[in-house]
Amino acid sequence: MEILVYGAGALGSLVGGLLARAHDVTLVGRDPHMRRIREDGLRIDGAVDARVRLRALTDGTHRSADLALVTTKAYDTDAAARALATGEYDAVCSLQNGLTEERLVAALDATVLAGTASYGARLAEPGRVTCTGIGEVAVGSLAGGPDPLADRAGAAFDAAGIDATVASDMPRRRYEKLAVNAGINGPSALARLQNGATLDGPAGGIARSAARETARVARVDGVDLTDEAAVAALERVAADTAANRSSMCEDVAAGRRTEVDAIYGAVTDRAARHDAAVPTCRTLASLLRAWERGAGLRGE
Ligand code: KPL
Repeated sequence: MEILVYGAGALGSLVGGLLARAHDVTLVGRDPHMRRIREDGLRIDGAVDARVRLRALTDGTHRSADLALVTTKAYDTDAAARALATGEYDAVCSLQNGLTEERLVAALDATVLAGTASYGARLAEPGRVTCTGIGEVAVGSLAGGPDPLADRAGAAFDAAGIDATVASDMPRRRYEKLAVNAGINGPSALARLQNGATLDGPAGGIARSAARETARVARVDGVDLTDEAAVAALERVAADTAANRSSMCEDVAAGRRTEVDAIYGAVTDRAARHDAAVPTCRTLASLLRAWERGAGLRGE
């Protein structure tokens, strides 16, 4: 299968590299990472040990493939969508944090699938990605129910040795993932904690409250996610990735912009539409935005 992976951060590089074991993969990212991959191939270490060859490009416009995976930071979704709109794809699937799929739908003619990925990954240096935890991928129709293009994407992941579930309940899974991100990412970034420690002590109360608020927003949005299921998912992911740092914790530690708008903004905006109270997510959003302003990363 021909697969384009748009976004060569840690997760995109890892997923692209794993898929390249069975497919014709094009990875779109930035130099010097792309240059090093062109010269020496992509090295994967950690829980997986491989060196793979794939096409590494810095320009992702005017391409075509059976499947495009979007793996950019959520705030780069519109740029990714503009580039993908110049190409031809049977299906486009987001593996990003936040509820980004609607923005892809607005910009693209291709079928947009929803996806989640729970692999742990860290970019060690240009040309090398470390797999910090074997996870799984879920892919399915954005509206829920069956979709032959999701079946095809699931089979492509499986063929490359990536454990993939073709899910008919992606609306619930997307909100469950958002609840996990709302629970772990903000508290871990603000208190500089590893994922496991984020659920201990005072940070743990804040994390569970943020997950419950996200479940409340899911329900007013017509998605059946209980508080208990959201907290159970949060506790499972924190335990499975206990020694990892969340992407937001890495971003804050490196002085980079965070995905505060895609995660907490998604919760608070939807809550506002339905008059639902989400005080913890509002507070986390305010603190993270204040940090970004102080670091000169945001204007308003
Ligand atoms: O998706 C993640 C992230 O770091 O952004 C979690 C689920 C928190 C795993 O680290």
